[in-house]
Amino acid sequence: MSETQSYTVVLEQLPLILVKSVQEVSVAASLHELEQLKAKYIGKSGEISLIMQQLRIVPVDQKKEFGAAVNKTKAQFEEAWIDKKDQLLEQELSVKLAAENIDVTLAGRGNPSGSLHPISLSLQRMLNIFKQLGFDVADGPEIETDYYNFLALNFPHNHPSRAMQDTFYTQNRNILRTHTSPLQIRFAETNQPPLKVIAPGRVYRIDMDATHSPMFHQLEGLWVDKNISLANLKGVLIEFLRRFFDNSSLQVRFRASFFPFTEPSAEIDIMSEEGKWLEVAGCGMVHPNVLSNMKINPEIYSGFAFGLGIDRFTMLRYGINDLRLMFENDMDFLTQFTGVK
Ligand code: 2U9
Repeated sequence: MSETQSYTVVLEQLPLILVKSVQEVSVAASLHELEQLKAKYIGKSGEISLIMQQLRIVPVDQKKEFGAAVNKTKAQFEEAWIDKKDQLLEQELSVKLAAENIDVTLAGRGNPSGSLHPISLSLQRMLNIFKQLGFDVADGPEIETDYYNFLALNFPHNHPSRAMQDTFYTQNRNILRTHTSPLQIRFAETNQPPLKVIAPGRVYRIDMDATHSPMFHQLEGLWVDKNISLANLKGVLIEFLRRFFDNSSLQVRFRASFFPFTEPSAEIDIMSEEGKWLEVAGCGMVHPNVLSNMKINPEIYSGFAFGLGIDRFTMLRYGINDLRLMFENDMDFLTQFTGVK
């Protein structure tokens, strides 16, 4: 085949290559496939590029026409290629947008919030009521000395609650406080009468059954001033009980009792909805020995004190029938108190 014949044959291939390449471009399914077609046709050894290399053997007077024909084919391929690339990019974008599309009409995922433990709920109620009645709030250590837990409170040395089987002792004879009274002894060291303070907190006693836990929560109160009487005691405590149980006609009775730290002493009962008297707290006029221990002159000042179990109040207020429920951290139990007051 003469050189003239060979480049003429080559030129005749151009329309076929164009049809084939444009067809392949039109069905390319991805940008990656499209890039491969670019290499296949106009890359360094692509089919159209190889034809252009034949230019060397084309006679001088026909180089221009040959070159123009190949360039036209290359340009047509590139045009089809760029159109296809735009189309694929657009497709890719719309797939991406569809995937990222946010349906603003969908319902929210919700915003779950925790809830306070029922003991915290009733402590908050108690604090609110006593703050409204003008009481301060005392805080202090859970590990105490014998002085603050027993001696200052007029417990005799041989009192049974001092025994090892009733009270938790540390190895160096300190005490896990058995009531929150030590807080009030400490409060009196840094405050002068009138003292009007409540003392909430954890307390510990060696006792464990369906109605007793070795750790439980107490709230005690103390009001010391000139002329404080049993009338003040009854007024404050009846008001507190009626507000706490949301019952302005709650029946309350005071029953004579005995504690080392108060004289006279009483236990406080409330009337249940079933018409039964329930014991809920203890109280009394602060014993003169305890006032003296607080460096308060019992000839000038008098005071009343009371104590109650927060856990028991919580059970009564929220209808909880087993003390142990409050210390098991069961989610089905706890989540029932979401939004409760
Ligand atoms: C000082 C002086 C006196 C606190 C008081 C009670 C009566 C009482 C019990 C109730 C149920 C303990 O949780 S319980 O088992 N408490 O009956 N507590 S008077 O008397 C005080 C406190 C501090 C300086």
